Amino acid sequence: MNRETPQANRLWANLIVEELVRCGVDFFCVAPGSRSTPLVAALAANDKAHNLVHFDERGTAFAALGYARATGRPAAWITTSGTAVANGLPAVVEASTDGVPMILLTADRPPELRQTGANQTIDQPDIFGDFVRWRFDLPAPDPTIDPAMVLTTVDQAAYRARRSPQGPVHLNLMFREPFLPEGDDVPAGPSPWAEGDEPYTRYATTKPTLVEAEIQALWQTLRRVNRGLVVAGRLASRKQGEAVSRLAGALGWPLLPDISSQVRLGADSENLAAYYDALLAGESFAEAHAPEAVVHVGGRALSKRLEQFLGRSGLDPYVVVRENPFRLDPSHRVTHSIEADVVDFCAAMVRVAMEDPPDEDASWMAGWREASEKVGHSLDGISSAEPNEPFVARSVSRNVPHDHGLVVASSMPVRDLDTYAANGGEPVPVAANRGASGIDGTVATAAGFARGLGRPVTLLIGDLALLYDLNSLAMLRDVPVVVVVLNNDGGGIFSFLPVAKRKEFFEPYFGTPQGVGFGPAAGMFGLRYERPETTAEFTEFYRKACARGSSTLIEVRTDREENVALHRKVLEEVADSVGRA
Ligand SMILES: Cc1ncc(C[n+]2csc(CCOP(=O)(O)OP(=O)(O)O)c2C)c(N)n1
Ligand SMILES: [Mg+2]
Repeated sequence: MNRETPQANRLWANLIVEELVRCGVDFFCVAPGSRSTPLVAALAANDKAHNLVHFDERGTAFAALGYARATGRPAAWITTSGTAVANGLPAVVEASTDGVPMILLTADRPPELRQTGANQTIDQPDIFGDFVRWRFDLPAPDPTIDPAMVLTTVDQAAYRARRSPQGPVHLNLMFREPFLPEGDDVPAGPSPWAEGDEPYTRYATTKPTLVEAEIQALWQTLRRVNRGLVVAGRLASRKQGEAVSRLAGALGWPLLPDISSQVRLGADSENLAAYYDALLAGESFAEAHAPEAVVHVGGRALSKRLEQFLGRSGLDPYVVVRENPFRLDPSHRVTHSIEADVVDFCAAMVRVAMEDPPDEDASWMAGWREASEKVGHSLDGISSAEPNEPFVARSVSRNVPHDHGLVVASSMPVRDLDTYAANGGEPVPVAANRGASGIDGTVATAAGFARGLGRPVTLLIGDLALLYDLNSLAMLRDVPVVVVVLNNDGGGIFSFLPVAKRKEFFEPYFGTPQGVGFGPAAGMFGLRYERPETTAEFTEFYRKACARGSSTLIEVRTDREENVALHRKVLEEVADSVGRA
């Protein structure tokens, strides 16, 4: 044994944790394991660092994702070696696809143990492939290497996670045994870094800006459009959503806000056409309201009807604006692709609009807004004695308290909220894992989102998605989350697909009923459990759960076939009422 190994481990781990904190990464999601001991010891000794500890690495990785969705800042994820690392892949894929920053710190065995059959040793350095923005395999801590190397590596990692395109960054960290020195002396880093509190290398903040000539040229194109639409896709903050809303105002175009745009709930824009998804279910509305042009700001919008509507319209221009260089154009219709800071872009367009106001078609705006308002009234009729899925989504959107956040699971919960959410509720932050649209890791995402916001969170989730991440209920003992599970005994979304007619194999392969209730799971994790039988009870239990300050699981039982029939009926009624107008 080299007697300098434990000292070097301690120093390097310390430098890594402290430098991350100095770079603004002060939240660490940790699962237990031996190889990561130096990192955990450094974390425990750093009183500026905060943490979330949970036994399951898939959960801690999704918690890190949820935290970054709430704060806009990456969290660090600490794991031991082996399959623990592999369990991070789903969250890394989501973070990569949706541009969410994250720092992955994976402990590994030193070179002399790699590819030797040593225990819990796998090929880790490139395990996340192209899903990470940057990766680096640090050497095992060694007193002959200048510790400044560790600091500049961490600074680079933090920068690469946060600069455009944002996303996950991976530092693979080898440690030799023994992991820790006997005493708990914390070695100081290089001077003068050790005496200060700034990062060793300070990276200047940069953001892509659009040159003035491009703004002017775009404005000349847009100002002539009579029938344009502004789509607010997935946006990271209310501030961004409001900027897009002002852009719609300056153009005099209807604003179509996705559920993740941060301006769908509690929206108060005059241009608002909140119920565009339900509106587009009506053929006659869609035909009569074909736009000439669209400006889409932010990530992909959820509504398939919107995607099809814009995809077939032959729009010119079709402008996409987002904070990364990637193509966002599944229909291959985009004419102008703009990588820019969303708030800056919208402000620049509003400025030129004021200098040179556009031709406005007031009837175009009014047509969308009034039809949308009509849908809102029509949707108030979806209440019945027993709670149904659209009603629960609408009730949550109306009753979620102003000091909460909202996480919505993939599959029908996010679609229901997108289609049916009332716009009169509170403008709470909304998160949904729609980068890769997985149903995995949703409970953990909610736990991380709540920690990041420092607020309670409501999680609207289906039964299979909840079963998928049941482990993560353990995190809700410390973080207040109101879990509303729509238990339709299987994958309700599949009943909307053509394959639902294939009775000979649909139920066992797609419906996949599990026949479970969630009372025992709530009990196992010490969560309060409610099972409302009526709509009035649901609203009452939900409000009380929100006020409680500790986690509650509310289970609503529904029926998949009735649910499809209800959706179709509601959307037909909407189409009728809008058509009559
Ligand atoms: C990790 C992952 N596996 C599989 C899928 C495919 N998938 C999409 S929706 C769904 C069913 C979800 O069921 P549930 O959570 O109960 O919601 P419901 O459809 O009933 O609204 C599945 C399996 C997915 N999106 N992600
Ligand atoms: Mg279900």
